Parts: sequence; C-alpha cells; structure tokens
Amino acid sequence: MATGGIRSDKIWLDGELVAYDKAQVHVLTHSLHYGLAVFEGMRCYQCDDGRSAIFRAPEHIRRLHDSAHILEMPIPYSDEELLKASADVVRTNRFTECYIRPIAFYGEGEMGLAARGNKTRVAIAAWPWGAYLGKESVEKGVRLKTSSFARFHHNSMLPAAKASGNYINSILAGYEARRSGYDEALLLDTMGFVAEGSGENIFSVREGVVMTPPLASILPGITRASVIRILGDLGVPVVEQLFPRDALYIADEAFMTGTAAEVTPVRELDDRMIGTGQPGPITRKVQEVFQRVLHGREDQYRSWLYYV
Ligand code: PPE
Repeated sequence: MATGGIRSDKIWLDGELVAYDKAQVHVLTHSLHYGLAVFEGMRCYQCDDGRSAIFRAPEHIRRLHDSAHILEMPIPYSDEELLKASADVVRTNRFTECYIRPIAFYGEGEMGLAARGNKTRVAIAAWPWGAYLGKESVEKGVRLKTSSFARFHHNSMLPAAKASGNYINSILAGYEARRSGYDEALLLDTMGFVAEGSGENIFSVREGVVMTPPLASILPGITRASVIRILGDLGVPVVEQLFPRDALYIADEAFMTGTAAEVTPVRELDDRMIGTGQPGPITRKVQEVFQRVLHGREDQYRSWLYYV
C-alpha cells in the first residue's frame, strides 16, 4: 500500500489554512479517546484541459454531514464552505492530483462518555496517494481472504456513517488478511453474507449480471453508486442483493470500488481463482470508463467533476 509522503504546505483547520506543522491537536482531544469523529476521502484528478477536479465533491461533503447527523455531531460549516475549503487546500498546495481528507472531531475541554460540551473541529488535508492496493492491483487484480472479523452489525455501529471508530473493524480485518499474505480482507456481515472490503465495496459478475450487496451493513460508497450508474448507462444489469461468499467463488469476474482503490479487479477469494484469474471484460470496461470520467473525457458525467 502506498503510504508516507503525507506532508503538504498547508492544512485547513477550523476555518483557516495553517502551516502543516501548526495543524496540531491536544492529547485530551475527545475524539482521540473514544473514536467519535467523521471523515471523508476524496480524490482530485487532472483533466485533459489541464484543470484539476475533485470527483463528486458535493456528494462526499454531503456524506460528511450525513455521518455527523447520524452521530449527533454538529458541524459548524455549510456544504459550500467545506467545498470551497477543499478546493483551497488543493490549490494552495499546488497539487494537480491528490487525495483529500476532511475530518470533523470533538476538541478538548471535557472528558468522559457523557461530555456534550466539546466544540467540533474540522480539518481538511491533502496528499498525493498512489494505487491503494499496490501498483499491480489495478492491472492484475487482488487476492482476498474472507475475514474472521464480521462487518459490525448495524445495531452496534452505524454503517452509513463514515466514522473513525468504525474503522477499528476494518483495520483488524486488514491486518489479519495481509499478515496471511493476501492483499485485502473480505468482510461478511453478522448473518454471513458478503458485506465489503476493509476500505472498498465489492461487486460480483456472472453471466453478464452484476451483483453487489445492498446498503445494509456497508458504507454507501460514492464509487459504488457511480459504478452502478455507469453500468446502467452501459445497459449492464445490476442487482443489489445479499449473497454468500461462494457466489464469489463461482463468479466470472469480481471487482472492488472505493475512492482510494478506484476500480480494482479481484482475481482470487480464499485461494479460489475467480473466473480466468484475469480481470474480466465487464471489469475492464468499468475501469476504462471510470478513468475516462475521472479525467473529464466523458461529457455525460461532467457534472461529477468539481473543478478547483
Ligand atoms: N467501504 C469502506 C469500509 C470504505 O472505507 C470505503 C472508502 C468504501 C467502502 C468505498 O467508499 P467510497 O470511497 O465512497 O467509494 N474507503 C476510504 C478510506 C481509505 C483509507 O484507507 O483511509 C477511501 O477509499 O477513501
């Protein structure tokens, strides 16, 4: 996984752009103790006309507000303010392409689970981020392992919220899979149906029909929604339904989607080759169209680009 290199000139913090080294928080920051924070991940791409655009920025900022609403966290900035701030971060750091991370969290002042008086702080940082699951993943596909960790039940944690604390589940699953030599974990829900990857949604293809889990115990991915729309426009049938892991064993193709992962083919699950073990034609087509969309080469989806 591409890590490191997260330094930039400036980070937006609580309404202003500050130097990277000044974007600091206190150790008694409430969210650090209990994990109650909400965040987003967006990517900015350079289009063919030279301009840079954030992919579906309004949808990401809306999901940030949705996540906060789910967790009863007030965010003292409007969508417009956070969109402008995100664009400012890209511009001021002179990035043409980057990953953008808005995060809202409770600051310090009161401690304890019952504290309600801490003010919400908001930061937006950006850094260059390469292929999420490694350089070869996009070309050759990844090897998944079904996790021993279930995706948390939707009555325990709230899956539609992109909440920091939710990611303990993802991180543990990811550690386990990678330690065992796989590229990524596949998490099942508490009933045993396929849910998602540690940081990606999952799609299965068989006999020309695409299948993906419904919005139950998964993050409502913006890439997922975009891919469903693209497939629909290509005339490929897509069904959102529960399915067990063996549906993936016998799939013709499988792929994962996410802001960081984009569209990544899956070549194996639990040591069973999926299809031919090569990215299949529908996966390739989705990858190709998605890349064209991101770089402003598809007029039909131009409204998905938020130019900085
Ligand atoms: N499920 C999970 C659990 C998830 O974290 C992501 C994004 C998705 C699905 C796909 O959602 P979307 O990005 O809206 O298509 N994972 C983010 C975090 C990556 C990280 O390591 O941090 C991401 O891709 O930005």
